[in-house]
Amino acid sequence: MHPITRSVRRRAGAAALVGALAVTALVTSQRTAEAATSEGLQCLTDPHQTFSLTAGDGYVSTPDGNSLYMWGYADSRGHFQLPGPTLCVTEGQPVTVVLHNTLPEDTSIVFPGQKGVRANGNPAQPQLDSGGSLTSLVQPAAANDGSVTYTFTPGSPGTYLYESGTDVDKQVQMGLYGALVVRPAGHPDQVNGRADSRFNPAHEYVFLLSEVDPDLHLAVERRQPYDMSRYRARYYMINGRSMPDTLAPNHASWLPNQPYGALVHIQPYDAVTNPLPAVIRYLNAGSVNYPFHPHGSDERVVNKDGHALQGPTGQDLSYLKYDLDVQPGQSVDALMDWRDVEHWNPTTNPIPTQVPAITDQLLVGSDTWFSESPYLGVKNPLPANITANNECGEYYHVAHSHALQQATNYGATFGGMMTVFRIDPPAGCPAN
Ligand SMILES: [Cu+2]
Repeated sequence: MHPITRSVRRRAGAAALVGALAVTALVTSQRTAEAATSEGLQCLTDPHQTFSLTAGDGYVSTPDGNSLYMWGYADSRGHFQLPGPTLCVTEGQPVTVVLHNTLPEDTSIVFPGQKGVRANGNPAQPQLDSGGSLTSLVQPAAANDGSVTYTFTPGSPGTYLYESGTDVDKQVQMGLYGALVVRPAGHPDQVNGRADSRFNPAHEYVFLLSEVDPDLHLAVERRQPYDMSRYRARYYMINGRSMPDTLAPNHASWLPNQPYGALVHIQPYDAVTNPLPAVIRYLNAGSVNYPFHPHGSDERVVNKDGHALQGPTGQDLSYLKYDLDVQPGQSVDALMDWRDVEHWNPTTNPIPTQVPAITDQLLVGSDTWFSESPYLGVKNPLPANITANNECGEYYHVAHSHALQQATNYGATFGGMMTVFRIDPPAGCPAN
């Protein structure tokens, strides 16, 4: 039997046995829904803003064939995943997050940036042992099947981390983190309360950036101690995947525990047909600064750490930026569109340079992304031995951490924290 089916049946059976309360909980959890799209943000939503997360363990794969033991938050109906589900909520409406802990040690969730968080009805507060030493930033769920319920009313719209508040250095590194998107009431298509933060909801993306030191994960898997002074990250991820897995669709079958892709797929700005930008919500769950750097376009930073960039009288303080520095624990929300500023046209505005010979475009074997035409939407004939991955003359701009050791898979270049922004011709791409 498929493991998901088995787990659902077991849970359904348990609900029947323990009575109405459990049935209510089951029905509530079934009302949560994750939008099914192959690209872009996968929101977990619930009409009562009640979510059930399970802290558990599993494995993720890396493009170089490695397999990493991780911990993570799963939607309680599902199995282990990295990162945790993206919870999408509305400001001012109460949120409940029930944490179930299947891990062999206490764990918890903190919601940085949220005020008035309660744990099992009591104010969330640091936990100390009998000697007065800090054991957790918040009340935890006990090891091996404990649970705890956190409640809060989300404030300022924007993007936030949720992550472990217990043994933070180790547990967050192990993968206990996810994204929380707080939407302005009545304006789900805006980043914040400002009308100029409006975006195209069909082009919304979360880039949850992180890193992995595989030696630490191996030590945890073997239940051995680990000296944090030896910490050294080797893998760098966007949404729990490293390049080229970042380009694969959401819920790709070959990445069963890494459900979220990171391909940005847009069309050029047009005042009439495509006036609204995409939004990319950057989050840093790692330990160092990630200088993220999309080629080919600036992005407009409109929100940081869940706050609109505006002055005391509401003046717009958003700004265009090429390299987005995303610091540990920080969120940066940026609007992004692509404009044909050169007005390229093969007949009315030809490019007065020689296009390179096709042999210069060969990167790996006979494959190429390049259509041999510099004009968006136009493909030139290619030699018969070339396999073009370019469907309709679309553009691809690479986007990656500009700290180049973060753009590797265990030191091998062109991997890690890297993805692609795809720009289709104005009329779309018929091959899709
Ligand atoms: Cu670059």
